[in-house]
Amino acid sequence: MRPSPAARRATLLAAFAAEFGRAPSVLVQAPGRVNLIGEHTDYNGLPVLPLAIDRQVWMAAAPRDDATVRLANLSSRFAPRTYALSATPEPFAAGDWGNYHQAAVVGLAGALGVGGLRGGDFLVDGDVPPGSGLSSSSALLVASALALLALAERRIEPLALAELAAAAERWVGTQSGGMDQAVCLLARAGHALRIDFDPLSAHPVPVPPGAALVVCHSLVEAEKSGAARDAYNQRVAECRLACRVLERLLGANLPRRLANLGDLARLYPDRAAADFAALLDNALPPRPVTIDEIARRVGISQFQLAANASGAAADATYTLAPRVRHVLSEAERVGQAEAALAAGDWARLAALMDASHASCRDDYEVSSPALEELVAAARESGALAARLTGAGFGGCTINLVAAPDLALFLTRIHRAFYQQRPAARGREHVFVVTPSPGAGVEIV
Ligand code: ADP
Ligand code: NG1
Repeated sequence: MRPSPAARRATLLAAFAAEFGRAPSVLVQAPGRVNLIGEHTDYNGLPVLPLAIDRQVWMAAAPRDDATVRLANLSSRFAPRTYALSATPEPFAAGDWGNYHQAAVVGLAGALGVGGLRGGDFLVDGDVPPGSGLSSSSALLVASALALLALAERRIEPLALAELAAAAERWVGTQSGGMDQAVCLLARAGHALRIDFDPLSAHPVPVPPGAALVVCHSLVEAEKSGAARDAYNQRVAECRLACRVLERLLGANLPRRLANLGDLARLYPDRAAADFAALLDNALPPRPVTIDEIARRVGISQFQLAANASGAAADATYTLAPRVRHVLSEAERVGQAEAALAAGDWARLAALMDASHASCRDDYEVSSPALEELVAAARESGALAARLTGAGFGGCTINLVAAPDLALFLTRIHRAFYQQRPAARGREHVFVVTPSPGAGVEIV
């Protein structure tokens, strides 16, 4: 049984008093999210359709009179951390949870000056499973930013804060987009959020009754600031390289340089994703290629290309055409899925979600054996649709289940996937989620 919000609040207040010997002055909650569709489109400037879930990071905080930050956590997985407020803090080890708090400081210091912030004591609790594609990292970063702002008695309006938080999260080393921070701050109860980028905007889409949204964990974590970081950043690099090559191939037809793949959709609204993938297919061999080979085949300077490849090794190889096919076709599916959701057309939404999963698996190559087994098990268990959600490489799936079939689905997926896996014992891995509001601050 999950504790009620009131019980969580009481636990956090009591634990803060025990840890720091005083009461907090601020309580913050920031939700995780599940992405219905629109995977790996955000950093390409293309839309996404996530919703905030009823799982959060909570943070209690009190100001200090010095510039010290003390971080404590109710989970023994995250050891206490202390650091000094600075616009350029010394990061903890890669993947350390303290880095997300520091990233919030770096972002806010850029906007307000570090003198506009106050040191403080912070205590964290949370039930968003980390490294699972439900954006626990952004929930932690957004909670940190809101707590720091409240302690400093400053305010940044949510849209601007979402942009600031997205840029700040890159400080931990992942070249991520802006979906997670935006939905965490701007979500509305009962709604999914269609988010567009460049400029950032968010449009709530009501989630009608009739189907349950079920998140299933593959039992494999994929930490984007740890083991999965290089694979994630490699996809970002491939998209940037594809822009450089397409600029060359489109030549005089192109009115301006491409800021990202989203520019293709904006400049050529009537051209299909497959057209651009075909251009790349014709120019490059049907296998991963080095920067050197791309440069020779397309006639671009190697140095110009290398600047787009996030410092990868010279012998690293890149796949371009399938990545472009995924990103541009996924963006089209987001628009269609938004319309299907608004119309309560679950069959259409399910078909789009399944197509998204196939594209993530085959063209973007971000699925994994465990995710594939879980998706197959979910379909056998009666889900209307099942797809990986978030970055992939492990983590969770989002499953659409017709409301009357929910109880049977839960029994079947347990038998089909979890029952025979020792790693599943004693933990909750299946969550029926409800579209929840965005982050909130309470002054106590
Ligand atoms: P995701 O955002 O998909 O959950 P990431 O790998 O991007 O995965 O972020 C996971 C990291 O976020 C963890 O390794 C940890 O550093 C941090 N984190 C998440 N939840 C918490 C929490 N409750 N307390 C402390 N740190 C957390
Ligand atoms: P997850 O897997 O929840 O960390 C990541 C990125 C998003 C987006 C998705 C893929 C971070 C913080 N977030 O989400 O920006 O690119 O992958 O759609 O890395």
